[in-house]
Amino acid sequence: MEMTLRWYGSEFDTVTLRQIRQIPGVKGVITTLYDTAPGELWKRERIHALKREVEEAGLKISGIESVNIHDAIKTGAPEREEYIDNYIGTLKALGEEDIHMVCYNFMPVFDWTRTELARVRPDGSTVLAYTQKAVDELDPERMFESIAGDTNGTVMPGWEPERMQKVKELFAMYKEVDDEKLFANLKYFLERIMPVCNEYDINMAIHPDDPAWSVFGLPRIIINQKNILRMMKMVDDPHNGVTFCSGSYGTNLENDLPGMIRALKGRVHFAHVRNLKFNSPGDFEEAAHLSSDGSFDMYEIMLALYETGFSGPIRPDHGRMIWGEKAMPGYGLYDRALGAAYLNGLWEAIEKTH
Ligand SMILES: [Mn+2]
Repeated sequence: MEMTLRWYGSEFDTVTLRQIRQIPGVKGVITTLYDTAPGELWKRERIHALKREVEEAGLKISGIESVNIHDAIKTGAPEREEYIDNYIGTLKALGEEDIHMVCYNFMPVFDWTRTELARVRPDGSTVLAYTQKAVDELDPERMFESIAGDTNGTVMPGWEPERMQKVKELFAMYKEVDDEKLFANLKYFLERIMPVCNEYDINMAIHPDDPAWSVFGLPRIIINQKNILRMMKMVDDPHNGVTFCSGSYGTNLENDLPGMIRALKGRVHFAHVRNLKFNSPGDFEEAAHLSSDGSFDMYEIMLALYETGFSGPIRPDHGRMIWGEKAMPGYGLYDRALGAAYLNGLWEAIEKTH
C-alpha cells in the first residue's frame, strides 16, 4: 500500500504540501482540480502544473479524487455523449501525465449526506455526524442550507453552491431513474471509458454511496457486496474497480467490511480507512481512527487489505477537528495525520507478523 493524504490544492486547502510531507510515511497526495465543474474537460497543462507543484514539495500524485460525473451521464440524458467524450479526454490527459487511479461516484444529487458537521464529542473534538431522524424531518431542498452554514468558510466537495442552487432541477432529472436505470447508465458509462483506461492503464475506483442506503427517495446502488460484485461483472475489466471506503460501507452495520474486501480481491484500487461510532443504527458519528474509539475493528480491515495483496493508494479519511484547528470539516491536518500514523503502525505490525 501507499499511504497518502487527500489535498484540495493550494487555493482551497488549509493544509499545505509542506505539512503533508512531514507526516511520517506519507508519500503522495490524492488531489483534484477542485475548481472544475462535473462534465468539464480537464486541460493537460493544468494537470501538469498541479503535478509539478506536488513533486516540487517532495510528494507525488497517487491518484485523483474525484473526476466527478455529470448528472446527464447518471440520468442517461441524450447530452451524456458529449460529457462522456469530455470524461474520456480528461482520462487521456491524466494518463499522459502518468496518473493511473481515478476515484468517482455515481450518487444522484447529493454526493454524501451528514446532518451535523460539528457534533461535539466527550473529548471536546468535533465531528461529522448523521441521524436518520434528522434526515426524515428535513426538506431535501433545504439540505444545502443546513450544510452550508457550518463549513468554516470552506466549500465542501459535492456541495458546491452553483450546483446546489439547482437542487430542484436535479431532483426532477432523477424522477424517472430507479436502481435498475442507474445500473444501466453506469454500465453504459463504464463500457465507453474502458478502452481509454486500458490504453493508459487507469484504474477506475468507484466510491460507495454515503450513507449506504437510499436518502430522500433517490436511488442508491453502490451500497453492498452484492451490488458491487454486480457492477464489476457487468463490465468485467480489471480497470473497473472500487474505492473501498470503510466509513461509507460501514454506515450499514450489515456490511461485513473485512469480508467485502476479501470478496473484492484484486479490484480494490484505492482505500479510505476510517472509523465510525454508532450510538444506535440510525445515529453515527465519525470517530478517531483507533479501533477502541469507534465501532469497527480497524486491525481486521487492514489485515484484509494486506491479505488480499492490496498495493494501491490508501488514505485516512475524515478526521475529527482537534487542537483548535479551523479547516474544512473532516479535512483538518491533525487528526488525519494521527490516522495515517496509526494505520501505518497497524500495517507494520501486520507485515512483521505475517
Ligand atoms: Mn470515502
